[in-house]
Amino acid sequence: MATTTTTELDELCIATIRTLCIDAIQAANSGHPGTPIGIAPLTYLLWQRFLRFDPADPIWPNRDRYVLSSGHASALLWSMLHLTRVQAVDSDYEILGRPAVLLEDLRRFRQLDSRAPGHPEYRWTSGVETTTGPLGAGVATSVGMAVASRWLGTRYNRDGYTLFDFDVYAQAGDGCMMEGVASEAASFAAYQGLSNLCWIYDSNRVTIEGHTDITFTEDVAARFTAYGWNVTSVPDANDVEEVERAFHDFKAEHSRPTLIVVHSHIGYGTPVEDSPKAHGEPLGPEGVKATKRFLGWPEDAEFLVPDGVYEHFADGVGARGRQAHEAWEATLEEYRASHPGLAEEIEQMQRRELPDGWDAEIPTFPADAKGVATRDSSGQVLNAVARRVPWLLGGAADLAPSTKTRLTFDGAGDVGPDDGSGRNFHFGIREHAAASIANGMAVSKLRPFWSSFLIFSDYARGAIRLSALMEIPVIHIFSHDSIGLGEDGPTHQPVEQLASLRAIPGLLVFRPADANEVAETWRCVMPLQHDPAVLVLSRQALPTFDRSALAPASGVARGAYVLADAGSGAPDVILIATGSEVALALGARDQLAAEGIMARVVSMPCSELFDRQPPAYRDEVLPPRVMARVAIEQASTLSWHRYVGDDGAIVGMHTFGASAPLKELVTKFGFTPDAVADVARERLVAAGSGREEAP
Ligand SMILES: Cc1ncc(C[n+]2csc(CCOP(=O)(O)OP(=O)(O)O)c2C)c(N)n1
Ligand SMILES: [Mg+2]
Repeated sequence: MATTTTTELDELCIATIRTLCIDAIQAANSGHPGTPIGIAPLTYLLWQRFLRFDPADPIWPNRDRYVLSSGHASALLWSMLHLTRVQAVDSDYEILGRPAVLLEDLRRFRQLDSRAPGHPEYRWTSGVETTTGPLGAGVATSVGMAVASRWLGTRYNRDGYTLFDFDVYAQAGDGCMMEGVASEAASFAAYQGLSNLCWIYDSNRVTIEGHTDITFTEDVAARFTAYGWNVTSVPDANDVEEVERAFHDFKAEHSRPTLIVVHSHIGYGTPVEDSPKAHGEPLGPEGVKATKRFLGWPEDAEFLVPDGVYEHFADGVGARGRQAHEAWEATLEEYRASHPGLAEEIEQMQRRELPDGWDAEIPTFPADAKGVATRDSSGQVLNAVARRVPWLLGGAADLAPSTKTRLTFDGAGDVGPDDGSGRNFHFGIREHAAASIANGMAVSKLRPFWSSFLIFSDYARGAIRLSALMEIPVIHIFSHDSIGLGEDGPTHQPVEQLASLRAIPGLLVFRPADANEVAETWRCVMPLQHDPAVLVLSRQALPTFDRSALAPASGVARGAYVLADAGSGAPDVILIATGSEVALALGARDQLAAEGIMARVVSMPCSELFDRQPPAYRDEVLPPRVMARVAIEQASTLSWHRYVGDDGAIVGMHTFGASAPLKELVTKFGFTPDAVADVARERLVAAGSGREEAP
């Protein structure tokens, strides 16, 4: 193992990183100065000597990934992106010819529109591999990236052609090591034998409330050894030879992920070294000066990048990355000639496009009064699509037999430590990690799905939210979508989950009503390039509607559509429903029709898509003059007021459910055609009681 010592130039670069962070945080008058100062040497070393990363093309597919899981230390990442002159890329994957982070952005750290925001944000600043800030999220997501590297290598590498073998580094602190999601993900990574994954644990033994001995005294190294990780430690973060040795240990490991425990001093060299005060507050003008003196820096210089620093980065990480990238392009060029089909897949995937004919096998379901559970029809459609889209892959958090997300066609085996060629993952009972890993796969350009019961979306909510914030097309699949699941009772019956998922900006929540709406849902979801989707599916059978008498299911694409109209004239009342309650609305409509009341049934599988339609379409579906409206959904009523208005009614859940057979539950909670028809009549009476009189 060749270990080189640091030169004066290396030391100058490390001091530049530290002082840029100090100045940025001081200018913002907010941020966490201690952490970047403490871990700057190892970040420097990792980038400069190990990371295969081409700053000129930060989306080169086989780049090593660097994840700053300690997102509060973002100034460190901004400094690295600036000093290595990483180039900006737009959402069409075009390189823009300007740096991703200017010195000006660092001066405007944490200010509106600066490319150096408070925490690393994917899609906002090129070079950020994933959004971090919620502790634990970065390390968990890094596992998905490592999975992707191995899966891509298994599928696309051929004799003489190594296209995918990237490594994934994630830098984390005490906070990440405390979070449950990190443990879930670490356990999964160990099982999968992800030797391309390296977590660097900055053990400074300080968090916000104080020293970690107030609450966190376990032996983290022993814990990771027990998971099955390769664990090594570095006694002093400033000992660059030791840090380098640890990275060589990682590179030499071929069957296990590696944890490097680095003992460091938060706020190294500042007046608040080793103290929780190194958190949250800038050092203040005097603290800044004292620290600069300690670092041998001109104490009045601000945002100083001394001569030779940019060049040194360009000669290190820059030159190494460019060479590796050029060699990769040359390999791809030859590969394209010898394996054109596979090369085309790689290109489509990188642009988030779909292969021609991806939807050719999606079935149409014949009308059937008994019907099929939407989890079952979804499982069929998923398989039909996945056969045609090789990089659509995923798994369940131990519930595939219930969520029906297993891929069952030839070649769709399990992805495990010894065979990475399959398409099915067993995420284990680790929902938060499963969703985080899916995020990591999605930022690596795979098309991941994962599944569980809707109730357990709560466990994964942090990662679902991040998929929306990052605008990445993860498919979150949840079955057992309501009290309709029956006997398992209130612990398993979701009530508030639909409303809370709909509250996440940019997340498309689909609750299809029958098998053909399921098929249309998949048709909408697969082409999404920048939106995550949630599929909410029933455990119980739902009738497959006779579309010859009703509107076609293609209306799903508009979020809501008139499924059954009230006859030729204007409707007296509108019944709006989703999922299993659409059939119920149709039943109530029949009852009302027998009394001469004209009811329109609107199926609204995705309110977010409906909200994106032009006003004319929305008014056509929900005519403003028809104020007698009833929304029906076996869930919290919270999100429905804007569709039914003040004069409308909502048949929903106001309490937790109960453990009983479905039949008894629907009566108890008012989800019968009789009860819905009653509410509709009441609304009509109210609407007829003067408010709607013509002048
Ligand atoms: C899930 C989550 N909880 C709380 C926070 C708020 N927070 C930001 S930094 C921090 C302390 C982090 O300590 P550590 O990871 O040891 O980093 P260091 O103090 O060493 O920089 C906390 C609690 C957060 N960002 N994410
Ligand atoms: Mg700490």
